[in-house]
Amino acid sequence: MRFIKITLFFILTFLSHSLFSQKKPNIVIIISDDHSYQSIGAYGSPYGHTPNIDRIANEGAIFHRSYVVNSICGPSRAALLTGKYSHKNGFKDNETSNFDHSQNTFVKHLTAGGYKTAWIGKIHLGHDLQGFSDYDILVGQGQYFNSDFISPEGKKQSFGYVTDVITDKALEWIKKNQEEPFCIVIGHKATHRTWMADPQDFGKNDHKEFPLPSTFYDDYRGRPAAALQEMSIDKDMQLPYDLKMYETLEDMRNQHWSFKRMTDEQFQAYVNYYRPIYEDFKKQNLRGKALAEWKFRRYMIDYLNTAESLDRNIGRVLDYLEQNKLDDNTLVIYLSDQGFYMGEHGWFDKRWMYEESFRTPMVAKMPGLIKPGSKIDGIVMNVDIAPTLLELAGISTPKDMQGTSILPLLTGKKKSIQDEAYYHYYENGEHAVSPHFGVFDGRYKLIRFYKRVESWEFYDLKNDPSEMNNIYNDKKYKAQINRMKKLLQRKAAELEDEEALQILKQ
Ligand code: SGN
Ligand code: CA
Repeated sequence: MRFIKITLFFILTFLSHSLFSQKKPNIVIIISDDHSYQSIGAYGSPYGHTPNIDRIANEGAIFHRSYVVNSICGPSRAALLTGKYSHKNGFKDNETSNFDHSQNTFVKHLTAGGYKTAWIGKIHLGHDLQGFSDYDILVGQGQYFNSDFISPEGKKQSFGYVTDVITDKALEWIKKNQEEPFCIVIGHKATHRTWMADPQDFGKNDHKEFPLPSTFYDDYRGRPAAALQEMSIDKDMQLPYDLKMYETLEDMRNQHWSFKRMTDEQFQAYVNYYRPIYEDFKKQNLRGKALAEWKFRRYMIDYLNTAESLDRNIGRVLDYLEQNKLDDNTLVIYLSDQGFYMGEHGWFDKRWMYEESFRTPMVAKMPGLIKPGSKIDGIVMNVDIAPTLLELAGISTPKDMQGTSILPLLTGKKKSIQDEAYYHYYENGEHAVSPHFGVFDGRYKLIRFYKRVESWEFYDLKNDPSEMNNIYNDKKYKAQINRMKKLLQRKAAELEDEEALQILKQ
């Protein structure tokens, strides 16, 4: 009798446990850094090789209008965590802001709701995390090779290539926590500047043709803020620092912190790959447009070779979930912290409210929730992710979160949850992009630049998808511009963006 009772107890415990964990879906968010949709196969890239990101899109959904509220690393991750715009979560820029970890985050609420939670890899919001069961994060921006990590136990260097190391740590964590409902954010350093590939990926993209973007030789006419920027491949991208073209091996080893911390073997792999490229480059003695186009081509190759490891490591996570039968009950979201320029307007970097940096790639899958092959065209913001995850977990959303759950888009119940995207970029430093804010309604975009440049811009993306013609002074659009100005005023008021409201009063 006692034996039967004990057996029954175990069976019931097991059943209730598995029912419970079936109800609470796991969440895996993989967030890369500066990965452009232009270089992702699922977005139609002619040169991107991203079979595993494409796999998420094919088995789930691809978002064609996912935007960030502030196109730069720390502020983007702050918006993701808090579900709030930068002026409300306080992390407006990388250069002067400190993230207040005591505020509400979706992770805090998941942890309180019984989830095991972790952030592994790049977070770029300081090192004193709160509300996570565990963390093991890169120190600041981190390093591509042999990076330092900080966990509650302190700082420790981890040898190896950073994208592999982060994935190893993430899989180890999942393995330890997969019996409970879990949520892990895997934050990658790739594909951030200075695009340092895993040596095994050298050569993988070197044979490809990269058509020069039609806007590569943009003269920025009618766009004074764009004319002032310092992110031009031609003028600002550095041959040694960015493209690894050093005159001597001593310079290469000593002038760049990335090379300084490599082991001899890692450094030798870089020497073996880059020296012949340098020798050939020297021989050609390029000038003017030929030099600019050579830089563009090398930039594309370095960037795409770095992205190879990112995609491969995303595949490792997907494989692990499948092999351990976790995939049916796990929402996987892949996104970047913002978009990035692949030579459009002649640029690298991000920051602008123009499409390439405002939009971020995003794909998601969860069998049973998202129909395979879903294409989502509704406007989605990165602040919408926090309330979505809480709704999915059956946890109520705190009132201060400003985003809207996109669950109805994921399940296909709705085609759209909002009609406009509001944006505000604050940093006024590196790359010399003037602060600006604006609103986009899916067709028209109104932007107000301030501080560095005082100006307005207005675009009709239907007729001008590359945003080359600022038609703010075009009388034909007067009615549209007035409508969008009212919309901007309304959005700034709704979201309580006092700084923007002050500027709009002037
Ligand atoms: C560094 C980079 C910049 C980049 C910022 C922000 N310079 O400062 O090119 O825009 O990060 O990037 S570097 O010489 O240090 O690489 S973010 O992704 O963290 O927002
Ligand atoms: Ca970034």
